Amino acid sequence: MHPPRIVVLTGAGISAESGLPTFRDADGLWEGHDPMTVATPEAYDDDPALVHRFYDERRAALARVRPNAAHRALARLEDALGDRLHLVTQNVDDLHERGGSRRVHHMHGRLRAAWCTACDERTAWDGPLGHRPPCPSCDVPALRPDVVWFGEVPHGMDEIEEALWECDLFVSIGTSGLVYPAAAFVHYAAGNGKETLELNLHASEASVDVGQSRRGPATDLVPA
Ligand code: BV8
Repeated sequence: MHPPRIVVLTGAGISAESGLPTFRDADGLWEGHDPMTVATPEAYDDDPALVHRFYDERRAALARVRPNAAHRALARLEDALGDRLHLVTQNVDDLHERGGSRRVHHMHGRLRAAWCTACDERTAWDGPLGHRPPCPSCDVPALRPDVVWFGEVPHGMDEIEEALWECDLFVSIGTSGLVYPAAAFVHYAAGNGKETLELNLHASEASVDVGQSRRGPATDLVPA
């Protein structure tokens, strides 16, 4: 019996116990703004300083937190399964990597990276971007957060679709299932006869469609 091929999709809930607010937490507002409205190209065109402040604060907060037992457990699963595990995250934090995972598919980008809209170079970035520093490659002050905003295409959709097609088991961890195309993965997997499992503190949009849904904090459910 060959070890299973597993696709794991994580959301903000897996990083909640590390101290990072989810989109649904923090009464869902950032400085009175719905994060869904700040995380858009339109918001960046209208008020780049506001958007930079949103991401500069989150980048600074990320430096103050550490991975938890759920992140570390997925790193152990990777050690056991190797490339039979496809770990896809909607999170822009780097707690999976700091938890020991080596292959993490950031479908919505990374907070600790900057993307130059002048020369298209992507570069690791830990500090603020609000003061409009020059791009290390082309010297133009055109760096934006290397994240996927609403209305923009997530990274590596073909790779994810292939992994969902080939997997034996799809597991969603700490996600509300409200943002597409990520929210469609469970339906795609179930529709192709795959086993599906949800680990979440609360019921989510996906709970009705998953084969099994377990309730509790990620730091208990994921190691188990
Ligand atoms: C696109 C990066 C075209 C930036 C993000 C179809 C229908 C309706 C709308 C659409 C549609 N298709 C597209 C749209 C529009 C839009 C969308 O989905 N809008 C929603 C609001 C309706 N989607 C897009 O624009 C996407 N682009 O569609 O391009 C396309 C389509 C297909 C193929 C090619 C191209 C781009 C979306 C990406 C936007 N960027 N993030 C940033 O982070 O600032 S999205 C961002 O919000 C996150 O990455 C994540 O995806 C989402 C938040 O969701 P969660 O992570 O699940 O977090 P949430 O707070 O909601 O829930 C937390 C969960 O954890 C809860 O369930 C809670 O119970 C649980 N929990 C809490 N604590 C714990 C816990 N669980 C366990 N343990 C705990 N301790």
